[in-house]
Amino acid sequence: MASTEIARQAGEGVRAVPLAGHVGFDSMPDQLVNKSVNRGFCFNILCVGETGLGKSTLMDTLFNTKFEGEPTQHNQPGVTLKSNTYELQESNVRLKLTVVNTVGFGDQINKEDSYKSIVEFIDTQFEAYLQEELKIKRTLHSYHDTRIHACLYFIAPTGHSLKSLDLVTMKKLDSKVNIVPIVAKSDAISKSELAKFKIKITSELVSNGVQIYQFPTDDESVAEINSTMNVSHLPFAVVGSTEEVKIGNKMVKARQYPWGTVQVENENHCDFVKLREMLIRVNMEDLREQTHTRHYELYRRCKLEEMGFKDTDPDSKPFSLQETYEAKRNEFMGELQKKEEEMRQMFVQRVKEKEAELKEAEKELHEKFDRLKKLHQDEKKKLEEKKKSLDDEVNMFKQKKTAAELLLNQAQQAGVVLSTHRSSFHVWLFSHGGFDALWLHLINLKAITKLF
Ligand SMILES: Nc1nc2c(ncn2[C@@H]2O[C@H](COP(=O)(O)OP(=O)(O)O)[C@@H](O)[C@H]2O)c(=O)[nH]1
Ligand SMILES: [Mg+2]
Repeated sequence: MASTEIARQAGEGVRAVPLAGHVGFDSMPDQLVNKSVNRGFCFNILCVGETGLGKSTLMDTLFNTKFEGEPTQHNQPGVTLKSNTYELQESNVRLKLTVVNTVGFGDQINKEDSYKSIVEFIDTQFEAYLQEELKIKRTLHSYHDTRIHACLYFIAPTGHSLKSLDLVTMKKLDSKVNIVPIVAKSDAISKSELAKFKIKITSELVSNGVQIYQFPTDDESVAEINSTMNVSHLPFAVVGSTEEVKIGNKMVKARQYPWGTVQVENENHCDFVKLREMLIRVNMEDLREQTHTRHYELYRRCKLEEMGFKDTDPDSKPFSLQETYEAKRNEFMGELQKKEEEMRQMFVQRVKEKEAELKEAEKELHEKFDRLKKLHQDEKKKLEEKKKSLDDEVNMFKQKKTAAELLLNQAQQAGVVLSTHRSSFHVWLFSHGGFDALWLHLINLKAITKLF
């Protein structure tokens, strides 16, 4: 018989068969309890609220311990999330508790992006879980699940209305996490103002479409208390303190003022006990379940759809993972080829452009070379002409020099004759053509002496 037929039979006509004696499967719940207790539990709380609203104090009060951490200043440049994990034990039940605090929330002048780091943090935890789920070798039983199970949203006790930062942030978070709104430091607001404030907050949340966590009413044992809380007590008005004060003969957590004492666990003073009951004792498991089945499921669905996975094809026929994978692979290969072709085209285009650029540059160089060559030739020609004229001048000079030397010699000779034959000067004069010739010799002699 085909497996689908078996499934149909089991689903449609399940017969109740009486047992003749004890079989033992009535211990299943005990087995589950034992297994869970051995494994331990994990719970992750995110505290969102402005610095100084008492987030750290409330966590200490809630879990009756002192978690580490220094008070933060109001000068943070942005919102960061600080996560600390602790191992707690109550009776024989171990709880791995992670407290995540928003540091610097509401401290910036521009608060527009304050919600972003919170959304990112929540998504990162979902993504880590999804990646673990998608692994071939999964270790989900030992995996430290860091998904946020409850988000305590701290509202300032202004008595007015919600700040836009609160509304925007809660709106961005409501599809990702179970929001439990609380009025922080509720000892700072009077009883009648608090009642009005609670109504105002609820109506503002409704009118802005903010979905806060509703305590489940499907389990009969807790339906009544949960629906009362949903209708009449949300948002819880809390007071936190780790200081112990003696009231009667009991030590209780309280805040002392000059006019009196606020007892944290006194239901007439604040809703701290209600919060603790609802959050930890009654609905912790539902918060964990809602996180997995509602918020994580939504994240997973969107993420897988984004990745191209789908359950049915366009004709509403079942579409297997294998088919999705192959369709996605083909699509990817097609895109890859297209990109490759585009890159090739781009490369060819670039090479062509570069080639044209180089040709242009080569042409310019040739032109420059020709221009320089011509310039050089002109210069050479001019120099040659100059050289020629200089050579001519040198030759001329040499001729003149030779003539001058000749004249000088003649003049010297004439001088010697003059001195040796001074007595017969007149005789010489007559014999050499008279005073005119002598005068000429002397003028030439003078010109030569000037030349040198
Ligand atoms: N009046 C009042 N003060 C509180 C309350 N809870 C905490 N505080 C005080 O507020 C200050 C800041 O508290 P803290 O827990 O460090 O705030 P956080 O910055 O939100 O973590 C401390 O001085 C606390 O003692 C409260 O419920 N009422
Ligand atoms: Mg703090």
